[in-house]
Amino acid sequence: MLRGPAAVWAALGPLLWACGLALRGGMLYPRESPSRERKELNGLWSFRADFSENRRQGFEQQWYRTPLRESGPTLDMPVPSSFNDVGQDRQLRSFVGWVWYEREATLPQRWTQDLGTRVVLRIGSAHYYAIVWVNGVHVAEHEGGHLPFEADISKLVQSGPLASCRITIAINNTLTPHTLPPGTILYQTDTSKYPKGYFVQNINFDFFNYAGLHRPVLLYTTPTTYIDDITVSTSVDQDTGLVDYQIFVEGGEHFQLEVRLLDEEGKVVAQGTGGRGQLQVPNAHLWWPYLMHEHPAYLYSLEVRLTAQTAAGSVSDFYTLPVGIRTVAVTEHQFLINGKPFYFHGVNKHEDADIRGKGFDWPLLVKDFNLLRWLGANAFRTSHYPYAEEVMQLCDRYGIVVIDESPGVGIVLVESYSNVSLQHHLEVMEELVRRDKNHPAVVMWSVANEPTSFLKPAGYYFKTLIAHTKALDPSRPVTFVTNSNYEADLGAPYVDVICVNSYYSWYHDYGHMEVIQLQLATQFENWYRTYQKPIIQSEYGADTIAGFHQDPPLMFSEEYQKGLLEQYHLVLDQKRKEYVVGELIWNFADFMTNQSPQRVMGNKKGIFTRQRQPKGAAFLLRERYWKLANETTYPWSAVKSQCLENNPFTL
Ligand code: BDP
Repeated sequence: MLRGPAAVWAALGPLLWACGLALRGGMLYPRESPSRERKELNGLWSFRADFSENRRQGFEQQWYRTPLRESGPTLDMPVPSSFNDVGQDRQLRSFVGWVWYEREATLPQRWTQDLGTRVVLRIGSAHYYAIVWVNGVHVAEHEGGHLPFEADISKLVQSGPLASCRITIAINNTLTPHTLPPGTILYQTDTSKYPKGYFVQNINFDFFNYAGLHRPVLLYTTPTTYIDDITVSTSVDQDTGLVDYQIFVEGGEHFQLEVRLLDEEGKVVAQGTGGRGQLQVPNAHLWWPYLMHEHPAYLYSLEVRLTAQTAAGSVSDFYTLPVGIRTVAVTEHQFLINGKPFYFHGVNKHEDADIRGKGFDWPLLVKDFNLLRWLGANAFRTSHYPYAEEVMQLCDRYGIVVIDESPGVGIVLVESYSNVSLQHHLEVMEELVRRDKNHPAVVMWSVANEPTSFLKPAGYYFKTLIAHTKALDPSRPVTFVTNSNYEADLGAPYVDVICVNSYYSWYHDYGHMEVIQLQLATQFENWYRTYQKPIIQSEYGADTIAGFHQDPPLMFSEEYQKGLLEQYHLVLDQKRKEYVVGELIWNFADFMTNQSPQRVMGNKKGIFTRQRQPKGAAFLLRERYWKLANETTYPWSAVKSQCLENNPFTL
């Protein structure tokens, strides 16, 4: 039985949303504006892993009190980056426990002297548990590695004649049955085999548990009375776009709000006043997915201006939010965007690359989006955790549709269905919805990947989790991704769309591609018969070592990967006429995993290598995706050819 706040949330969510209370405490992306400045703290930080036996020496000796170099030797560590792969130290690569990051930031004088300025420290992602001090004072703690958190540090930096501040962040990558993703620590006590105190981290997911400061760290300012959050949801009435907005203000009671909606030419198309309201846009340009329209991804700008009366006089705060007007709906056999059937033809990704691990990197990001567009992909799933905010922004701009997944991967143990775990999972969904609710590209939430959803406690767990997510955001469907083997799925009755992963002729019937069509057709028919919901083939694929060739095809060769995909496509082409609404290849690119005899330096199911070079399957999928795009472009007439002509990556 769910108790405490979680139960209250589950019951009151819809009501709270309607009253605008569900997601108090904003997480607006820090954008510059006439009232807001930002200062990036990316670059080299001082770093030390705490190799002491209990991993707690840093706390015992209070390493946050004085500059880190004074308590022992430090390394230079780039931010953003995982710490694992930048060095030559095998022990640091697989380190489990607390690591310490530190850097000094020089602050503009105005930030420290103008008491009307609020200074905020924002950490894009720190995997997994983070504690933050500024000048030795504890300012924040956060659990979970893929979502941002922040601390108001104004008082600290404005309390004396300081020109700089010292930021210390301790991060622990240990996973337990109650973290997301879960893990366990295995202590080896047989001293004839292992040294004293020996332990390893065990996980039940298939990617390397990279750790560190993975995303940008920055300082930004707002006035002391400020726009804390904006929630936008859109609908369409004939040709008129409707933009419902709600604005949350913190730090003051006396203020006015003005909003203006601008089109891409900068023309004001609607305006309003007050903290909530509806803007009406006649002849609205809708936000369409890539390849579905001749002008996909149309974005308006919602300019919000706050004017507040404070003791020091009148102050203003400005924030501009990109807004895409679009609708999403699900029927028994279709996924509709703007009322038209949408077929997901895309990929599953990972945040993963050589050296930087899960560290955010602009060149990599732009390369990935260029590859997605080259491929003719219109969608991806953020397997298996929320991706960087900058990724979501590019999806909005390019029209790449997103299934936005929580870090609920590897939930296999019964302990991981306890109330402690459920409570944390509910909080993570809240943080995720709060961060990504305004992205038109996000069309569905995925609360988990391949949990052992046939275990008894899974029924209650997913019922609660999915109801809570729907309460937080009634405007989007919710799913979780299951495995074709889990037919007695206790969570599936609660999802809007069935997402199912299968690996026919890979994890069983090795080499026998001839069984794929029958097994896949049976999978679809069984799941549809049981649930009557649209189905997405959310994973399928084969490990392939780039450059391995074998004909007739053998496992791990490029020919086998292509042959396996082709067998899937034959069935998908039949079933997409009925109720299958998408196909997402596993995986976009090769990625790093834990070491094991099943993995040859990582998972090799990418259609691109880890260095983003195509395997043969990439060309096969490209041909297919452009063909699919050609069939589903809306409106059907002249647009298709324009779509192809406008493609910067000419076929
Ligand atoms: C799927 C998992 C995915 C794995 C994949 C594989 O969802 O995380 O990487 O199997 O084994 O079941 O390649």
